[in-house]
Amino acid sequence: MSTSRKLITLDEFTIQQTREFPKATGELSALLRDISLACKLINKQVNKAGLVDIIGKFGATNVQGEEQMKLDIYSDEMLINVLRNSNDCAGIASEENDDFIAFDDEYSINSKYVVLFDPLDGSSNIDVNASIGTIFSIYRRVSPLGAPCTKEDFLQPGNKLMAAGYVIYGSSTMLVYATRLGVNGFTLEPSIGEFCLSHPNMVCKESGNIYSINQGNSRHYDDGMVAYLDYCMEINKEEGRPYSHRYIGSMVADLHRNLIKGGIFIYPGDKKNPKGKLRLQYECNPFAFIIEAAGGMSTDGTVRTLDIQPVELHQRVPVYVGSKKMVEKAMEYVAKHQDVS
Ligand code: P6P
Repeated sequence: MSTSRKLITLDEFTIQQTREFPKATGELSALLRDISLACKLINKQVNKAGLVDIIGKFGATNVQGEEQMKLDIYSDEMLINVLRNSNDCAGIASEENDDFIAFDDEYSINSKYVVLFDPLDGSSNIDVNASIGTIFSIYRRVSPLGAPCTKEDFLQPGNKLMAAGYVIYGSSTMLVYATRLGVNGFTLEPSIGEFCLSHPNMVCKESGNIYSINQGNSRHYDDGMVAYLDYCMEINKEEGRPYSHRYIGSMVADLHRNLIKGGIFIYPGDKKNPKGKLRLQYECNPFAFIIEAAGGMSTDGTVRTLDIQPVELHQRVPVYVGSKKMVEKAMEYVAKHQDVS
């Protein structure tokens, strides 16, 4: 009898999942396979970034006004090329590109899905070797098949997501993705070049004792946020407070830790940036979908993130995401002080 646990690859897993849906055509599985291929190519460069001339600044800024790193551009191009050459994607929108790209070949115009991604989130951490990641979202098109996709395909609210996930390039390389069936994590086995199931049925704990926020911005926070941070730092042994402050400055790394250990991640709006910093379509919605599928919660402080109707591709929203009870408590403070202010 074999003593080694059979490795289940991402491909085998997604094929097994399609058995839950007799009418499934396997296109979503194929799309996940395409994304995983692009991320393996990105991983290869990220892992040796210090050795080749691919770290450092690209010498341009993106639509966000952020300085682009060479690896940002490389990662963006990898995802676009792989998805353009698949038969599974009608077009993409990237955090690194001003506008969406409709693939207009005869195969792509008949594809059911569009993909949005942040190709390398947290890339400012590359030169300090902190974990960074790729974030992706998959929507079914609302535009008619047989013609190029349109902007409306990319401006759907997160509650229309078919799947969302991320790859974290860290001490190991992991792909985590969510569908309405749940959240599963796969670790890259370099010797066979496959993502293998390592974290089945991931669950976001109802509460935790980690809070993640860039407290350096607190002078701009409104009273509700200041009061909530005081709450996090108060001594209350029964409730496990003071919480531990953990903030890497890479959303994928912070959210991955909080998904596994429990916790809350906040990038609030403040007096200087009322909409906060993070992008609804490339960062907040995919993580809101993943965390909700794992039993957690995500809002902009008052409204469920997934219910926000996007009005433009790169819009920013405040985000409170993670363990349900912790997000609810933070919203209490926001609401209490909103009434007062
Ligand atoms: P700050 C990285 O630039 C990013 O988009 C997220 O990955 C991260 O959570 C956030 O910005 C960090 O922003 O202002 O705290 O440096």
